[in-house]
Amino acid sequence: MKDMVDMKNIYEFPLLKDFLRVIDLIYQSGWGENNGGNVSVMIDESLLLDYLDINKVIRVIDLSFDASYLANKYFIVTATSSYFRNIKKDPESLLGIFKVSPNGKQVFLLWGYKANNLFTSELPTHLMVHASRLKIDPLNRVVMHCHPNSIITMSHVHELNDQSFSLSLWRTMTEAIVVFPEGVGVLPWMQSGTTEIGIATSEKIKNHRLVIWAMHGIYGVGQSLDTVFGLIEVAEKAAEIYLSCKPHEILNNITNDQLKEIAAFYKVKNVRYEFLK
Ligand code: 2HA
Ligand code: ZN
Repeated sequence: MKDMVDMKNIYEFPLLKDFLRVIDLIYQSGWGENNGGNVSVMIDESLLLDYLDINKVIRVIDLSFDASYLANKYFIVTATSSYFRNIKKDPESLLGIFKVSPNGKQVFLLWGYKANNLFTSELPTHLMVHASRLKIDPLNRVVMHCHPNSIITMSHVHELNDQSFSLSLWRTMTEAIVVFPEGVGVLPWMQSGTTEIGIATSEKIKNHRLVIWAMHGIYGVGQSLDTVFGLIEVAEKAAEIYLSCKPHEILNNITNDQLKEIAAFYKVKNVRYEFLK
């Protein structure tokens, strides 16, 4: 354990700084209106030790679901009803850093959620998605949920099917298949904040780093905040182009053969070639 005098200021913690930067980017992009959106990052203990006394638990919070698959893991997570536009003004109220208890029934709060605040209502989905994705990619750290306009709009006018939704996004611009070669997973409208949507999302996220919640928003996962933001940014731009083209007579589109050509040229891994049959 570190002596308190050796402890660095938590606001110098690079991950916290990056978190605040990306939350602001989400807000500036218009994807985190009002209290929309929530983000969680799993923190390696070794990174945290210089900034927090991990033995000083400030509150024990019960969970309504079993998180034993993430026992003893540390997370930084946005608070419930946190307005993304306000987080940088008051991180200690609107963010929390906690450790999942050894039995997975509680979390041990180490910093944040001031004034008896609480983690996001989407915590069941976040933790289930972390657990699911870690089995595919042990370096996965980030789960990001937000409300990008064109993705939501597209979910109103496009059939909700992984293959056809992915193809429609890929056909809009060369970059799309390079950035998300595994395509996107699409869920029909479901009630958010529930264990059911958490289970459904954690299933879809095994095959895709992006899962669209129809008429709601998107979940993205990856190793860093920047890569996940970038993934969502490209999907959102592709959706925007899809929607701009839709009212017009479409004369040109990227064909299946051209999508294969792009994948070969950039030596893209994990392409869902069965979507191109
Ligand atoms: O309230 O985005 O899904 C935050 C949300 C719920
Ligand atoms: Zn949402």
